[in-house]
Amino acid sequence: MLMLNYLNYILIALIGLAICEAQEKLKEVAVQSLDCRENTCMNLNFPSALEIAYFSEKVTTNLRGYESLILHSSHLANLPRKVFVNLPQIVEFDVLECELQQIEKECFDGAENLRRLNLGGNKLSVLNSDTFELTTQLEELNLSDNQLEELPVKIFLPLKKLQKINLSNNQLKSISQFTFSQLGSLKSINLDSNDLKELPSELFRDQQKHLSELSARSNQLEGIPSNIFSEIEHLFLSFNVQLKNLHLSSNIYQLEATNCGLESVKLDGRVIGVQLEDNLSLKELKIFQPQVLKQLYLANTNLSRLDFLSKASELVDLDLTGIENLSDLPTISSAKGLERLSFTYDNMTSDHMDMLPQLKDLNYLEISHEKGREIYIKDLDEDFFVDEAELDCGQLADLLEFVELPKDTTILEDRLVGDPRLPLRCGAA
Ligand SMILES: *[C@@H]1O[C@H](CO)[C@@H](O)[C@H](O)[C@H]1NC(C)=O
Ligand SMILES: *[C@@H]1O[C@H](CO)[C@@H](O)[C@H](O)[C@H]1NC(C)=O
Ligand SMILES: *[C@@H]1O[C@H](CO)[C@@H](O)[C@H](O)[C@H]1NC(C)=O
Ligand SMILES: *[C@@H]1O[C@H](CO)[C@@H](O)[C@H](O)[C@H]1NC(C)=O
Ligand SMILES: *[C@@H]1O[C@H](CO)[C@@H](O)[C@H](O)[C@H]1NC(C)=O
Ligand SMILES: CC(=O)N[C@H]1CO[C@H](CO)[C@@H](O)[C@@H]1O
Repeated sequence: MLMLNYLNYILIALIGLAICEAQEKLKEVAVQSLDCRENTCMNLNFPSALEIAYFSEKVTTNLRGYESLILHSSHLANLPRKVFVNLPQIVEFDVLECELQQIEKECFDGAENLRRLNLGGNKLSVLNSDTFELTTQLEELNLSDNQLEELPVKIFLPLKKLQKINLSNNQLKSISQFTFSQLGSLKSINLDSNDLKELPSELFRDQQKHLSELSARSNQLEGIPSNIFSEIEHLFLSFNVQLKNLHLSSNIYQLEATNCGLESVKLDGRVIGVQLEDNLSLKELKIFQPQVLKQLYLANTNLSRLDFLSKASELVDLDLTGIENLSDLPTISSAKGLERLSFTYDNMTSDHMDMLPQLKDLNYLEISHEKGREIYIKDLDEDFFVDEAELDCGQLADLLEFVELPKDTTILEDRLVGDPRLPLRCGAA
């Protein structure tokens, strides 16, 4: 009995030692020479996680004149030491395709001018809490395409000047409400292609004033707290198939939530552009301030009434294609400046067609029906249909601006019978 306890003690002590050793004693290996073309250096080969390369004064001589340094196509298990001690002028540091696994904070000794750090496309899975303690001047951080599953709560805290962060294509399952705390300059956050189920309602508490872009496409989001921001320019939430209800009270310049499982969307604030197409279960849409709405894309949804559109006087662009259960084309005659309109025509949606000629600015009209699709483009002489104008594909692209031509579409100019010109084919790849 006594013996057994004794053995256990020894065993525990040994495990403790082994861990300390792995963390503290990385073997420093000098980089003998650098294979660089201008400021891009390749073929650094330090694949062992127990070794750490370091840059000497001599080896960096030819890099003194550059403000950016790119390490490329290398194998660096650890980020090299003394890069910035020798090259303190560096503003941008890119470590691309280097199979990077670990970063110790000392690597950033001397990084006083470092403003952009790109570690995208490596093998980072764990970062220490203090990783960025010495990169206090950073404005842009790219950690995209790594294997991060979680982030230490305070990891970004020293980055008071950070404006853009890219965490896309990782395996983040959750994010703490404090992750972006005190980052008062942060404007753009990319969380695309992770495994996030929720965003804490306090997540952007310190970015309320000027968050301009949040992208969280292709996650597992089940909801978004309605008051998560008061104002945002671009909000991208597409491909969150678990997202059934979306109720936001913020002012939003552009909302994109296509290909989700949306059933109900309620937008209380001022919203200018709304893209909700390809949500086959979407049957409720409430926009409480339709008078400021400019762009609305609702193709392939299950909506049946869009009464609020009668007040959408600023509307420029409206896509109602493939809304099978829409009882009629909604009244949009107050939208005097409507430029683009797409809808599906069947026997039900005919009553309100009369209003079309009143829409004097309409220059793109797309009507889908059982047999195919017709596109009418106003010519430069302001006739409603394309007349004899010699349109070419370049001009078309200018006119259509945001509309991508379906690949199977042939554009027919409205011409006299017997006109020998062939139909125009644009957009086909
Ligand atoms: C961030 O890294 C990814 C992956 O390497 C890359 O595709 C992307 O262009 C980078 N973004 C910026 C702004 O450098
Ligand atoms: C973030 O990285 C992804 C790909 O890895 C890239 O497509 C995207 O443009 C980047 N976004 C920003 C804002 O850098
Ligand atoms: C569309 O709505 C109708 C009822 O309004 C419902 O019966 C149908 O299942 C819905 N379709 C989808 C794909 O959710
Ligand atoms: C339209 O409504 C009917 C019955 O209300 C439903 O069966 C059908 O699935 C709906 N169409 C779509 C595209 O959901
Ligand atoms: C439209 O009307 C035609 C004849 O008036 C009819 O044959 C056709 O089935 C109707 N289509 C629909 C979708 O109701
Ligand atoms: C959950 C759900 O109904 N999602 C649908 C949203 O719309 C897209 C495209 O129309 C469908 O593919 C999804 O299944």
